[in-house]
Amino acid sequence: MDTARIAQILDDMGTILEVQGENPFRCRAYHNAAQALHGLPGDLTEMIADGSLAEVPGIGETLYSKIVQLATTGRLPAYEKLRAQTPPGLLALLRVPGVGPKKIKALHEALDIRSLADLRAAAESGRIAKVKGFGAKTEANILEGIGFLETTGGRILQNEALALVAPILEFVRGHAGVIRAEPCGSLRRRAETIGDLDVLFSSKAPAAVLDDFVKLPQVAKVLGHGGTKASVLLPGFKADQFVQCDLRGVADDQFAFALHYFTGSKAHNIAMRKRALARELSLNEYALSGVKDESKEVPCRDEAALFKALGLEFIPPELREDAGEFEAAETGTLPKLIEPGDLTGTFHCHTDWSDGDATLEEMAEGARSLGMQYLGIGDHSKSLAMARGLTVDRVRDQWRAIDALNAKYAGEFRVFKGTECDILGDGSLDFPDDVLAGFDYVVASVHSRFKMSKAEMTDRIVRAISHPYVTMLGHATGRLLLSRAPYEVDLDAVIEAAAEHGTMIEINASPYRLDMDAVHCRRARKKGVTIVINPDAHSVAGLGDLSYGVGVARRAWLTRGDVFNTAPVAQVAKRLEALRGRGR
Ligand code: DGT
Ligand code: CA
Ligand code: CA
Ligand code: ZN
Repeated sequence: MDTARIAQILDDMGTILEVQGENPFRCRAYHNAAQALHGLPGDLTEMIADGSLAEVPGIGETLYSKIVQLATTGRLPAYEKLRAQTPPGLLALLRVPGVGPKKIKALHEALDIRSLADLRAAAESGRIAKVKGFGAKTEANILEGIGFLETTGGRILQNEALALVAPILEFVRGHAGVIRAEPCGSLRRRAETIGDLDVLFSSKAPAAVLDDFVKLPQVAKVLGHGGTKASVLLPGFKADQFVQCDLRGVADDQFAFALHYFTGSKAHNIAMRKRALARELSLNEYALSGVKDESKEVPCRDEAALFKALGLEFIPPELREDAGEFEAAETGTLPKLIEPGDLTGTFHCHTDWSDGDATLEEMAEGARSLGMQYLGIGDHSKSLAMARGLTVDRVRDQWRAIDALNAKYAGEFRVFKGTECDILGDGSLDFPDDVLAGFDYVVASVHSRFKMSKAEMTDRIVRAISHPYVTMLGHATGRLLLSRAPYEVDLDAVIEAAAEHGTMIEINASPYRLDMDAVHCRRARKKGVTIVINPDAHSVAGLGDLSYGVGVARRAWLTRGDVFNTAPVAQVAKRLEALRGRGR
Protein backbone atom coordinates (compact mmCIF):
# COMPACT_ATOMS: atom_id res chain seq x y z
CA MET A 1 0.00 0.00 0.00
CA ASP A 2 1.47 3.37 -0.94
CA THR A 3 2.35 6.06 1.56
CA ALA A 4 -0.27 8.60 0.49
CA ARG A 5 -3.03 6.01 0.91
CA ILE A 6 -1.78 5.07 4.38
CA ALA A 7 -1.72 8.75 5.35
CA GLN A 8 -5.29 9.07 4.10
CA ILE A 9 -6.43 6.13 6.20
CA LEU A 10 -4.82 7.59 9.34
CA ASP A 11 -6.44 10.94 8.60
CA ASP A 12 -9.83 9.26 8.18
CA MET A 13 -9.37 7.38 11.46
CA GLY A 14 -8.57 10.65 13.25
CA THR A 15 -11.66 12.22 11.76
CA ILE A 16 -13.96 9.34 12.64
CA LEU A 17 -12.65 9.46 16.20
CA GLU A 18 -13.36 13.20 16.27
CA VAL A 19 -16.89 12.61 15.01
CA GLN A 20 -17.28 10.04 17.77
CA GLY A 21 -16.20 12.65 20.32
CA GLU A 22 -12.93 10.90 21.23
CA ASN A 23 -10.24 12.69 23.28
CA PRO A 24 -8.76 15.45 21.05
CA PHE A 25 -5.16 14.40 21.77
CA ARG A 26 -5.82 10.91 20.54
CA CYS A 27 -7.47 12.26 17.37
CA ARG A 28 -4.63 14.67 16.74
CA ALA A 29 -2.10 11.84 17.01
CA TYR A 30 -3.64 10.31 13.88
CA HIS A 31 -3.62 13.58 11.95
CA ASN A 32 -0.04 14.31 13.02
CA ALA A 33 1.10 10.88 11.90
CA ALA A 34 -0.63 11.39 8.53
CA GLN A 35 1.13 14.75 8.23
CA ALA A 36 4.46 13.15 9.10
CA LEU A 37 3.97 10.53 6.39
CA HIS A 38 3.39 13.26 3.80
CA GLY A 39 6.68 14.88 4.72
CA LEU A 40 8.70 11.66 4.93
CA PRO A 41 12.32 12.24 3.86
CA GLY A 42 12.68 8.78 2.32
CA ASP A 43 10.87 5.74 1.00
CA LEU A 44 8.44 4.26 3.55
CA THR A 45 9.34 0.60 2.96
CA GLU A 46 13.04 1.38 3.28
CA MET A 47 12.47 3.46 6.39
CA ILE A 48 10.58 0.57 8.01
CA ALA A 49 13.36 -1.83 7.05
CA ASP A 50 16.22 0.29 8.42
CA GLY A 51 14.29 1.39 11.53
CA SER A 52 14.44 5.11 10.75
CA LEU A 53 10.63 5.42 10.63
CA ALA A 54 10.53 4.99 14.42
CA GLU A 55 12.65 8.15 14.76
CA VAL A 56 10.30 10.38 12.76
CA PRO A 57 8.75 13.08 14.99
CA GLY A 58 4.96 12.91 15.08
CA ILE A 59 4.74 9.12 14.85
CA GLY A 60 4.18 7.59 18.28
CA GLU A 61 4.45 3.90 19.17
CA THR A 62 0.80 2.95 18.55
CA LEU A 63 0.64 4.72 15.23
CA TYR A 64 4.01 3.29 14.24
CA SER A 65 2.74 -0.27 14.49
CA LYS A 66 -0.44 0.64 12.58
CA ILE A 67 1.61 2.13 9.75
CA VAL A 68 3.83 -0.93 9.58
CA GLN A 69 0.77 -3.18 9.52
CA LEU A 70 -0.80 -1.20 6.66
CA ALA A 71 2.44 -1.02 4.70
CA THR A 72 3.14 -4.72 4.99
CA THR A 73 -0.33 -6.32 4.90
CA GLY A 74 -2.43 -3.58 3.26
CA ARG A 75 -5.02 -4.02 6.03
CA LEU A 76 -5.83 -2.65 9.45
CA PRO A 77 -8.68 -4.22 11.47
CA ALA A 78 -8.92 -1.15 13.74
CA TYR A 79 -9.68 0.97 10.67
CA GLU A 80 -12.23 -1.49 9.31
CA LYS A 81 -13.95 -1.49 12.70
CA LEU A 82 -14.16 2.30 12.78
CA ARG A 83 -15.54 2.38 9.23
CA ALA A 84 -18.19 -0.15 10.17
CA GLN A 85 -19.31 2.11 13.03
CA THR A 86 -19.73 5.10 10.68
CA PRO A 87 -22.69 5.62 8.32
CA PRO A 88 -21.25 5.41 4.77
CA GLY A 89 -22.12 8.97 3.68
CA LEU A 90 -21.09 10.69 6.88
CA LEU A 91 -17.46 11.49 6.08
CA ALA A 92 -18.46 12.98 2.73
CA LEU A 93 -20.04 15.80 4.75
CA LEU A 94 -16.51 16.98 5.50
CA ARG A 95 -16.21 18.11 1.91
CA VAL A 96 -18.74 20.85 2.55
CA PRO A 97 -16.64 23.98 3.17
CA GLY A 98 -17.01 25.08 6.80
CA VAL A 99 -18.29 21.73 8.07
CA GLY A 100 -15.88 19.91 10.37
CA PRO A 101 -16.05 16.82 12.59
CA LYS A 102 -17.58 18.75 15.53
CA LYS A 103 -20.48 20.01 13.45
CA ILE A 104 -21.00 16.59 11.91
CA LYS A 105 -21.16 15.01 15.36
CA ALA A 106 -23.67 17.59 16.60
CA LEU A 107 -25.88 17.31 13.52
CA HIS A 108 -25.74 13.54 13.52
CA GLU A 109 -26.82 13.45 17.14
CA ALA A 110 -29.47 16.18 16.96
CA LEU A 111 -31.03 15.46 13.55
CA ASP A 112 -29.71 12.00 12.61
CA ILE A 113 -27.98 13.48 9.55
CA ARG A 114 -26.05 10.77 7.72
CA SER A 115 -25.43 12.09 4.21
CA LEU A 116 -25.17 15.18 2.01
CA ALA A 117 -28.81 14.72 1.00
CA ASP A 118 -29.86 14.70 4.67
CA LEU A 119 -27.79 17.81 5.33
CA ARG A 120 -29.29 19.71 2.43
CA ALA A 121 -32.85 18.76 3.38
CA ALA A 122 -32.30 19.81 6.99
CA ALA A 123 -30.76 23.14 5.99
CA GLU A 124 -33.50 23.89 3.45
CA SER A 125 -36.24 23.21 5.95
CA GLY A 126 -34.63 25.43 8.60
CA ARG A 127 -34.00 22.62 11.07
CA ILE A 128 -30.26 23.29 11.36
CA ALA A 129 -30.77 26.85 12.58
CA LYS A 130 -32.63 25.45 15.58
CA VAL A 131 -29.86 23.10 16.70
CA LYS A 132 -28.00 24.35 19.76
CA GLY A 133 -24.85 26.23 18.72
CA PHE A 134 -25.83 26.59 15.04
CA GLY A 135 -28.21 29.45 14.16
CA ALA A 136 -29.46 30.96 10.90
CA LYS A 137 -26.08 32.26 9.77
CA THR A 138 -24.40 28.85 10.06
CA GLU A 139 -27.33 27.27 8.27
CA ALA A 140 -26.98 29.75 5.40
CA ASN A 141 -23.23 29.08 5.25
CA ILE A 142 -23.86 25.34 5.08
CA LEU A 143 -26.28 25.78 2.19
CA GLU A 144 -23.78 27.99 0.39
CA GLY A 145 -21.11 25.35 1.01
CA ILE A 146 -23.27 22.58 -0.47
CA GLY A 147 -23.89 24.74 -3.54
CA PHE A 148 -20.15 25.34 -3.93
CA LEU A 149 -19.46 21.63 -3.63
CA GLU A 150 -21.99 20.87 -6.34
CA THR A 151 -20.53 23.38 -8.79
CA THR A 152 -16.97 22.15 -8.27
CA GLY A 153 -18.21 18.58 -8.55
CA GLY A 154 -15.74 15.80 -8.00
CA ARG A 155 -12.75 17.75 -9.31
CA ILE A 156 -9.36 17.55 -7.65
CA LEU A 157 -6.27 19.76 -7.44
CA GLN A 158 -3.26 19.31 -9.71
CA ASN A 159 -0.98 18.20 -6.89
CA GLU A 160 -3.49 15.50 -5.95
CA ALA A 161 -3.85 14.42 -9.57
CA LEU A 162 -0.08 14.17 -10.00
CA ALA A 163 0.22 12.09 -6.83
CA LEU A 164 -2.52 9.74 -8.05
CA VAL A 165 -1.22 9.40 -11.58
CA ALA A 166 2.45 8.83 -10.69
CA PRO A 167 2.11 5.19 -9.55
CA ILE A 168 -0.23 4.46 -12.48
CA LEU A 169 2.34 5.78 -14.95
CA GLU A 170 5.05 3.85 -13.20
CA PHE A 171 3.01 0.67 -13.56
CA VAL A 172 2.18 1.31 -17.22
CA ARG A 173 5.70 2.33 -18.23
CA GLY A 174 7.13 -0.63 -16.34
CA HIS A 175 4.82 -3.12 -18.07
CA ALA A 176 6.66 -5.38 -20.51
CA GLY A 177 4.07 -4.88 -23.25
CA VAL A 178 4.16 -1.08 -23.26
CA ILE A 179 6.05 0.96 -25.87
CA ARG A 180 5.15 4.58 -24.94
CA ALA A 181 2.90 6.10 -22.28
CA GLU A 182 1.85 9.65 -21.40
CA PRO A 183 -0.73 11.31 -19.16
CA CYS A 184 -3.15 13.40 -21.24
CA GLY A 185 -6.36 15.36 -20.68
CA SER A 186 -6.55 18.39 -18.43
CA LEU A 187 -3.53 17.23 -16.42
CA ARG A 188 -1.25 17.48 -19.47
CA ARG A 189 -2.71 20.90 -20.31
CA ARG A 190 -2.03 21.88 -16.68
CA ALA A 191 -5.58 23.03 -16.06
CA GLU A 192 -6.28 24.56 -12.64
CA THR A 193 -8.27 21.56 -11.48
CA ILE A 194 -8.68 18.05 -12.83
CA GLY A 195 -11.93 16.17 -13.45
CA ASP A 196 -10.54 12.73 -14.15
CA LEU A 197 -7.18 11.23 -15.02
CA ASP A 198 -6.46 10.15 -18.58
CA VAL A 199 -3.49 7.96 -19.41
CA LEU A 200 -2.55 6.67 -22.85
CA PHE A 201 -0.10 3.97 -23.85
CA SER A 202 0.91 2.14 -27.01
CA SER A 203 1.42 -1.58 -27.19
CA LYS A 204 1.19 -4.55 -29.53
CA ALA A 205 -1.16 -6.19 -27.01
CA PRO A 206 -3.05 -3.49 -25.05
CA ALA A 207 -5.56 -5.94 -23.52
CA ALA A 208 -2.91 -7.64 -21.40
CA VAL A 209 -1.84 -4.29 -19.91
CA LEU A 210 -5.45 -3.36 -19.14
CA ASP A 211 -6.07 -6.75 -17.50
CA ASP A 212 -3.20 -6.08 -15.09
CA PHE A 213 -4.24 -2.43 -14.59
CA VAL A 214 -7.68 -3.24 -13.19
CA LYS A 215 -6.02 -5.60 -10.69
CA LEU A 216 -3.79 -2.89 -9.17
CA PRO A 217 -4.21 -2.82 -5.38
CA GLN A 218 -5.26 0.85 -5.30
CA VAL A 219 -8.18 0.27 -7.69
CA ALA A 220 -11.33 0.68 -5.59
CA LYS A 221 -13.82 -0.07 -8.36
CA VAL A 222 -13.75 -1.05 -12.02
CA LEU A 223 -16.24 1.04 -13.99
CA GLY A 224 -15.51 -0.49 -17.38
CA HIS A 225 -12.96 -2.87 -18.86
CA GLY A 226 -12.53 -3.70 -22.54
CA GLY A 227 -9.73 -4.55 -24.95
CA THR A 228 -8.55 -0.97 -25.54
CA LYS A 229 -9.83 0.97 -22.55
CA ALA A 230 -10.45 0.56 -18.84
CA SER A 231 -11.97 3.04 -16.39
CA VAL A 232 -11.50 2.66 -12.66
CA LEU A 233 -12.01 4.61 -9.46
CA LEU A 234 -9.04 5.40 -7.25
CA PRO A 235 -9.37 6.64 -3.67
CA GLY A 236 -8.87 10.43 -3.60
CA PHE A 237 -7.33 12.56 -0.90
CA LYS A 238 -10.47 13.52 0.92
CA ALA A 239 -12.61 11.23 2.97
CA ASP A 240 -14.84 9.06 0.78
CA GLN A 241 -13.76 10.77 -2.41
CA PHE A 242 -12.98 8.71 -5.51
CA VAL A 243 -11.26 9.83 -8.69
CA GLN A 244 -11.83 8.28 -12.09
CA CYS A 245 -8.85 7.15 -14.11
CA ASP A 246 -9.22 6.23 -17.80
CA LEU A 247 -6.48 4.13 -19.31
CA ARG A 248 -6.41 3.67 -23.09
CA GLY A 249 -4.15 1.50 -25.23
CA VAL A 250 -3.47 1.93 -28.95
CA ALA A 251 -1.05 0.58 -31.55
CA ASP A 252 2.18 2.55 -31.66
CA ASP A 253 1.47 4.09 -35.09
CA GLN A 254 -1.78 5.50 -33.63
CA PHE A 255 -0.08 6.96 -30.57
CA ALA A 256 0.50 10.53 -31.85
CA PHE A 257 -3.15 10.89 -32.95
CA ALA A 258 -4.54 9.46 -29.73
CA LEU A 259 -2.18 11.55 -27.60
CA HIS A 260 -3.31 14.69 -29.36
CA TYR A 261 -6.98 13.75 -29.17
CA PHE A 262 -7.04 12.77 -25.50
CA THR A 263 -4.99 15.81 -24.50
CA GLY A 264 -7.74 18.08 -25.74
CA SER A 265 -9.13 20.48 -25.03
CA LYS A 266 -12.33 19.59 -26.76
CA ALA A 267 -12.51 23.07 -28.31
CA HIS A 268 -8.95 22.71 -29.62
CA ASN A 269 -9.75 19.27 -31.05
CA ILE A 270 -12.78 20.57 -32.89
CA ALA A 271 -10.77 23.41 -34.45
CA MET A 272 -7.99 20.97 -35.38
CA ARG A 273 -10.43 18.62 -37.09
CA LYS A 274 -11.93 21.53 -39.04
CA ARG A 275 -8.47 22.51 -40.16
CA ALA A 276 -7.85 18.97 -41.39
CA LEU A 277 -11.15 18.96 -43.27
CA ALA A 278 -10.20 22.21 -45.00
CA ARG A 279 -7.27 20.20 -46.40
CA GLU A 280 -9.46 17.28 -47.47
CA LEU A 281 -8.17 15.29 -44.53
CA SER A 282 -10.07 13.53 -41.81
CA LEU A 283 -8.62 13.51 -38.28
CA ASN A 284 -9.70 11.25 -35.46
CA GLU A 285 -8.07 9.67 -32.43
CA TYR A 286 -6.46 6.93 -34.55
CA ALA A 287 -5.34 8.49 -37.82
CA LEU A 288 -5.10 11.34 -40.28
CA SER A 289 -6.45 10.12 -43.61
CA GLY A 290 -7.93 11.31 -46.90
CA VAL A 291 -11.58 12.34 -46.79
CA LYS A 292 -12.28 10.84 -50.20
CA ASP A 293 -9.78 8.04 -50.03
CA GLU A 294 -9.53 6.59 -46.53
CA SER A 295 -6.64 4.38 -47.51
CA LYS A 296 -4.53 7.49 -48.08
CA GLU A 297 -3.10 7.82 -44.59
CA VAL A 298 -0.62 10.43 -43.35
CA PRO A 299 1.63 8.64 -40.86
CA CYS A 300 2.76 10.74 -37.88
CA ARG A 301 5.34 9.45 -35.48
CA ASP A 302 4.70 12.19 -32.90
CA GLU A 303 2.52 15.23 -32.28
CA ALA A 304 5.04 17.56 -33.94
CA ALA A 305 4.60 15.58 -37.16
CA LEU A 306 0.82 15.81 -36.87
CA PHE A 307 0.90 19.58 -36.43
CA LYS A 308 3.37 19.85 -39.30
CA ALA A 309 1.08 17.85 -41.56
CA LEU A 310 -1.55 20.54 -40.98
CA GLY A 311 0.86 23.42 -41.57
CA LEU A 312 1.39 24.23 -37.90
CA GLU A 313 4.27 24.63 -35.49
CA PHE A 314 4.12 22.32 -32.46
CA ILE A 315 1.51 23.76 -30.08
CA PRO A 316 2.43 23.13 -26.42
CA PRO A 317 -0.42 21.38 -24.52
CA GLU A 318 -0.88 24.39 -22.21
CA LEU A 319 -2.00 26.51 -25.18
CA ARG A 320 -4.54 24.07 -26.60
CA GLU A 321 -7.74 25.92 -25.73
CA ASP A 322 -8.68 27.31 -29.17
CA ALA A 323 -7.68 30.76 -27.90
CA GLY A 324 -5.51 31.96 -30.76
CA GLU A 325 -2.97 29.14 -30.85
CA PHE A 326 -3.82 28.10 -34.42
CA GLU A 327 -3.22 31.56 -35.90
CA ALA A 328 0.07 31.86 -34.02
CA ALA A 329 1.24 28.35 -34.91
CA GLU A 330 0.42 28.93 -38.56
CA THR A 331 2.41 32.15 -38.77
CA GLY A 332 5.30 30.92 -36.65
CA THR A 333 4.54 33.43 -33.90
CA LEU A 334 3.90 31.14 -30.96
CA PRO A 335 5.74 32.51 -27.91
CA LYS A 336 8.74 30.65 -26.56
CA LEU A 337 7.08 29.75 -23.27
CA ILE A 338 8.78 30.20 -19.91
CA GLU A 339 10.28 27.03 -18.38
CA PRO A 340 10.86 26.10 -14.73
CA GLY A 341 14.64 26.41 -15.21
CA ASP A 342 14.23 30.08 -16.17
CA LEU A 343 13.38 31.10 -12.60
CA THR A 344 16.34 32.64 -10.81
CA GLY A 345 14.67 33.06 -7.43
CA THR A 346 11.32 33.88 -5.90
CA PHE A 347 9.47 36.13 -3.45
CA HIS A 348 6.61 35.82 -0.98
CA CYS A 349 7.87 32.99 1.22
CA HIS A 350 6.95 32.54 4.87
CA THR A 351 9.26 31.44 7.69
CA ASP A 352 8.69 30.47 11.31
CA TRP A 353 8.90 34.17 12.14
CA SER A 354 5.19 34.17 11.17
CA ASP A 355 3.18 31.11 10.10
CA GLY A 356 5.83 29.14 8.16
CA ASP A 357 7.32 25.83 9.33
CA ALA A 358 10.96 26.44 8.50
CA THR A 359 13.59 28.88 9.74
CA LEU A 360 15.02 31.69 7.64
CA GLU A 361 18.20 29.68 7.09
CA GLU A 362 16.31 26.52 6.14
CA MET A 363 14.23 28.39 3.57
CA ALA A 364 17.32 30.06 2.12
CA GLU A 365 19.16 26.74 1.93
CA GLY A 366 16.09 25.13 0.34
CA ALA A 367 16.03 27.79 -2.37
CA ARG A 368 19.76 27.48 -2.87
CA SER A 369 19.56 23.73 -3.31
CA LEU A 370 16.95 24.30 -6.03
CA GLY A 371 19.58 26.32 -7.87
CA MET A 372 18.12 29.73 -7.06
CA GLN A 373 20.25 32.86 -6.71
CA TYR A 374 18.02 34.64 -4.19
CA LEU A 375 14.95 34.27 -1.99
CA GLY A 376 12.48 36.94 -0.95
CA ILE A 377 11.01 36.59 2.55
CA GLY A 378 7.44 37.79 2.95
CA ASP A 379 6.18 37.04 6.42
CA HIS A 380 2.80 38.37 7.50
CA SER A 381 2.31 41.87 8.89
CA LYS A 382 1.05 42.80 12.33
CA SER A 383 -2.73 42.81 11.85
CA LEU A 384 -2.78 39.17 10.84
CA ALA A 385 -2.53 37.96 14.41
CA MET A 386 -3.76 34.44 13.69
CA ALA A 387 -0.78 33.96 11.34
CA ARG A 388 1.57 35.50 13.93
CA GLY A 389 2.05 38.65 11.87
CA LEU A 390 5.22 40.58 12.69
CA THR A 391 5.17 43.75 14.77
CA VAL A 392 7.48 46.59 13.76
CA ASP A 393 10.00 45.50 16.40
CA ARG A 394 9.98 41.93 15.11
CA VAL A 395 10.39 43.24 11.56
CA ARG A 396 13.53 45.10 12.61
CA ASP A 397 14.83 41.96 14.35
CA GLN A 398 14.20 39.98 11.20
CA TRP A 399 16.07 42.54 9.11
CA ARG A 400 19.09 42.08 11.37
CA ALA A 401 18.81 38.32 11.01
CA ILE A 402 18.66 38.67 7.22
CA ASP A 403 21.66 41.03 7.20
CA ALA A 404 23.63 38.48 9.21
CA LEU A 405 22.62 35.68 6.87
CA ASN A 406 23.57 37.70 3.81
CA ALA A 407 26.92 38.52 5.39
CA LYS A 408 27.49 34.80 5.85
CA TYR A 409 26.60 34.09 2.22
CA ALA A 410 29.10 36.76 1.15
CA GLY A 411 27.52 37.25 -2.25
CA GLU A 412 26.98 33.53 -2.97
CA PHE A 413 23.25 33.87 -2.34
CA ARG A 414 20.98 36.75 -1.44
CA VAL A 415 18.00 36.98 0.88
CA PHE A 416 15.69 39.93 0.20
CA LYS A 417 13.79 41.63 3.00
CA GLY A 418 10.13 41.66 2.20
CA THR A 419 6.73 41.54 3.82
CA GLU A 420 3.36 40.18 2.87
CA CYS A 421 1.70 43.35 4.10
CA ASP A 422 -2.01 43.25 4.83
CA ILE A 423 -4.24 45.50 2.78
CA LEU A 424 -6.53 46.91 5.47
CA GLY A 425 -10.25 47.40 4.93
CA ASP A 426 -9.87 50.90 3.50
CA GLY A 427 -6.97 50.02 1.21
CA SER A 428 -4.30 51.44 3.49
CA LEU A 429 -1.31 49.31 4.45
CA ASP A 430 -0.56 47.55 7.70
CA PHE A 431 2.82 49.31 8.25
CA PRO A 432 3.60 53.05 8.24
CA ASP A 433 5.63 54.40 5.31
CA ASP A 434 8.87 54.74 7.25
CA VAL A 435 8.76 50.99 8.00
CA LEU A 436 7.74 50.06 4.46
CA ALA A 437 10.73 52.09 3.24
CA GLY A 438 13.08 49.66 4.98
CA PHE A 439 11.99 46.59 3.01
CA ASP A 440 13.57 45.56 -0.29
CA TYR A 441 10.07 44.87 -1.57
CA VAL A 442 6.45 44.72 -0.41
CA VAL A 443 3.79 42.17 -1.39
CA ALA A 444 0.35 43.57 -0.58
CA SER A 445 -2.48 41.09 0.03
CA VAL A 446 -6.06 40.98 1.25
CA HIS A 447 -6.69 38.62 4.17
CA SER A 448 -9.80 40.07 5.78
CA ARG A 449 -13.31 41.36 5.08
CA PHE A 450 -13.85 39.22 1.98
CA LYS A 451 -17.53 40.01 1.72
CA MET A 452 -17.27 43.67 0.62
CA SER A 453 -19.10 44.84 -2.46
CA LYS A 454 -17.23 44.52 -5.74
CA ALA A 455 -16.81 48.29 -6.04
CA GLU A 456 -15.47 48.63 -2.50
CA MET A 457 -13.06 45.72 -2.89
CA THR A 458 -11.80 47.06 -6.22
CA ASP A 459 -11.19 50.53 -4.72
CA ARG A 460 -9.47 48.95 -1.75
CA ILE A 461 -7.03 46.93 -3.88
CA VAL A 462 -6.46 49.73 -6.40
CA ARG A 463 -5.61 52.10 -3.57
CA ALA A 464 -3.13 49.62 -2.12
CA ILE A 465 -1.31 48.83 -5.36
CA SER A 466 -1.08 52.55 -6.18
CA HIS A 467 0.96 53.06 -3.01
CA PRO A 468 4.58 53.89 -3.91
CA TYR A 469 6.02 51.22 -1.60
CA VAL A 470 3.96 48.33 -2.93
CA THR A 471 6.05 46.23 -5.30
CA MET A 472 3.58 43.47 -6.09
CA LEU A 473 0.02 42.34 -5.47
CA GLY A 474 -0.35 38.96 -3.70
CA HIS A 475 -3.06 36.34 -4.50
CA ALA A 476 -5.33 38.72 -6.42
CA THR A 477 -8.73 37.19 -5.68
CA GLY A 478 -8.18 35.26 -2.44
CA ARG A 479 -9.71 32.10 -3.83
CA LEU A 480 -8.89 28.64 -2.57
CA LEU A 481 -9.49 26.25 -5.45
CA LEU A 482 -12.41 23.87 -4.79
CA SER A 483 -12.92 25.26 -1.30
CA ARG A 484 -13.34 29.03 -1.21
CA ALA A 485 -14.82 31.24 -3.90
CA PRO A 486 -12.86 34.36 -4.92
CA TYR A 487 -13.94 37.65 -3.39
CA GLU A 488 -15.75 40.00 -5.74
CA VAL A 489 -13.26 42.27 -7.51
CA ASP A 490 -12.96 43.94 -10.90
CA LEU A 491 -9.68 42.41 -12.02
CA ASP A 492 -9.54 44.49 -15.18
CA ALA A 493 -9.54 47.66 -13.11
CA VAL A 494 -6.82 46.15 -10.89
CA ILE A 495 -4.77 45.30 -13.99
CA GLU A 496 -5.17 48.87 -15.30
CA ALA A 497 -3.99 50.32 -12.00
CA ALA A 498 -1.04 47.92 -11.82
CA ALA A 499 0.00 48.92 -15.34
CA GLU A 500 -0.33 52.60 -14.54
CA HIS A 501 1.73 52.44 -11.34
CA GLY A 502 4.29 49.86 -12.40
CA THR A 503 3.13 47.40 -9.74
CA MET A 504 3.73 43.73 -10.46
CA ILE A 505 1.04 41.06 -10.08
CA GLU A 506 1.91 37.70 -8.62
CA ILE A 507 0.98 34.30 -9.93
CA ASN A 508 0.50 32.55 -6.63
CA ALA A 509 1.95 29.12 -7.43
CA SER A 510 0.32 27.26 -4.56
CA PRO A 511 -1.82 24.52 -6.16
CA TYR A 512 -4.54 25.51 -3.68
CA ARG A 513 -4.70 29.06 -5.10
CA LEU A 514 -3.22 29.63 -8.60
CA ASP A 515 -4.33 33.20 -8.33
CA MET A 516 -4.44 35.10 -10.80
CA ASP A 517 -5.75 32.69 -13.38
CA ALA A 518 -4.13 32.30 -16.80
CA VAL A 519 -6.78 34.31 -18.67
CA HIS A 520 -6.22 37.41 -16.52
CA CYS A 521 -2.44 36.95 -16.53
CA ARG A 522 -2.47 36.95 -20.29
CA ARG A 523 -4.55 40.11 -20.27
CA ALA A 524 -2.26 41.74 -17.69
CA ARG A 525 0.80 41.04 -19.83
CA LYS A 526 -0.90 42.61 -22.83
CA LYS A 527 -1.44 45.73 -20.72
CA GLY A 528 2.26 45.81 -19.87
CA VAL A 529 2.07 44.48 -16.29
CA THR A 530 5.12 42.55 -15.11
CA ILE A 531 4.24 39.15 -13.67
CA VAL A 532 6.11 37.51 -10.80
CA ILE A 533 5.78 33.83 -9.85
CA ASN A 534 5.67 33.28 -6.08
CA PRO A 535 5.14 29.99 -4.23
CA ASP A 536 3.60 31.45 -1.04
CA ALA A 537 5.72 28.70 0.54
CA HIS A 538 5.18 27.90 4.20
CA SER A 539 7.84 25.17 4.23
CA VAL A 540 10.93 24.17 2.28
CA ALA A 541 8.85 21.65 0.32
CA GLY A 542 6.45 24.48 -0.57
CA LEU A 543 9.15 26.01 -2.78
CA GLY A 544 8.50 23.10 -5.12
CA ASP A 545 5.06 24.55 -5.88
CA LEU A 546 6.74 27.00 -8.26
CA SER A 547 6.21 24.46 -11.04
CA TYR A 548 2.43 24.99 -10.81
CA GLY A 549 2.98 28.73 -11.18
CA VAL A 550 5.08 28.13 -14.27
CA GLY A 551 2.15 26.08 -15.58
CA VAL A 552 -0.18 29.07 -15.17
CA ALA A 553 2.38 31.36 -16.83
CA ARG A 554 2.63 29.00 -19.79
CA ARG A 555 -1.15 28.83 -20.09
CA ALA A 556 -1.03 32.65 -20.11
CA TRP A 557 1.39 32.58 -23.08
CA LEU A 558 4.18 34.14 -21.02
CA THR A 559 7.82 34.05 -22.05
CA ARG A 560 10.84 34.32 -19.80
CA GLY A 561 11.00 38.06 -20.45
CA ASP A 562 7.45 38.61 -19.16
CA VAL A 563 8.30 37.28 -15.69
CA PHE A 564 10.31 39.35 -13.20
CA ASN A 565 11.99 36.53 -11.33
CA THR A 566 13.89 35.23 -14.35
CA ALA A 567 16.52 37.97 -14.24
CA PRO A 568 19.94 37.45 -12.65
CA VAL A 569 20.15 38.48 -8.99
CA ALA A 570 22.13 41.67 -9.63
CA GLN A 571 19.49 42.91 -12.03
CA VAL A 572 16.66 41.92 -9.66
CA ALA A 573 18.34 43.84 -6.81
CA LYS A 574 18.80 46.90 -9.00
CA ARG A 575 15.23 46.84 -10.20
CA LEU A 576 13.82 46.45 -6.67
CA GLU A 577 15.97 49.34 -5.51
CA ALA A 578 14.68 51.52 -8.36
CA LEU A 579 11.07 50.55 -7.63
CA ARG A 580 11.32 51.19 -3.89
CA GLY A 581 9.28 54.26 -3.05
CA ARG A 582 9.64 55.12 -6.71
CA GLY A 583 8.54 58.80 -6.37
CA ARG A 584 5.25 58.19 -8.11
P1 DGT B 1 -11.41 17.09 -17.11
O1 DGT B 1 -11.24 15.62 -17.06
O2 DGT B 1 -12.80 17.54 -16.91
O3 DGT B 1 -10.47 17.82 -16.21
O4 DGT B 1 -11.02 17.59 -18.60
P2 DGT B 1 -10.40 16.77 -19.81
O5 DGT B 1 -10.00 17.78 -20.82
O6 DGT B 1 -9.34 15.86 -19.32
O7 DGT B 1 -11.65 15.99 -20.38
P3 DGT B 1 -11.99 14.44 -20.53
O8 DGT B 1 -11.31 13.60 -19.52
O9 DGT B 1 -13.47 14.36 -20.57
O10 DGT B 1 -11.48 14.06 -21.99
C1 DGT B 1 -10.11 14.03 -22.31
C2 DGT B 1 -9.90 14.63 -23.67
O11 DGT B 1 -10.55 13.83 -24.68
C3 DGT B 1 -10.52 16.00 -23.85
O12 DGT B 1 -9.67 17.02 -23.35
C4 DGT B 1 -10.68 16.07 -25.32
C5 DGT B 1 -11.02 14.66 -25.71
N1 DGT B 1 -12.47 14.54 -25.85
C6 DGT B 1 -13.32 13.99 -24.96
N2 DGT B 1 -14.58 14.05 -25.44
C7 DGT B 1 -14.52 14.67 -26.63
C8 DGT B 1 -15.50 15.03 -27.63
O13 DGT B 1 -16.69 14.81 -27.48
N3 DGT B 1 -15.04 15.67 -28.74
C9 DGT B 1 -13.72 15.95 -28.93
N4 DGT B 1 -13.35 16.57 -30.02
N5 DGT B 1 -12.79 15.62 -28.01
C10 DGT B 1 -13.18 14.98 -26.90
CA1 CA C 1 -9.70 14.15 -17.86
CA1 CA D 1 -11.50 11.14 -19.09
ZN1 ZN E 1 -1.42 35.67 1.91
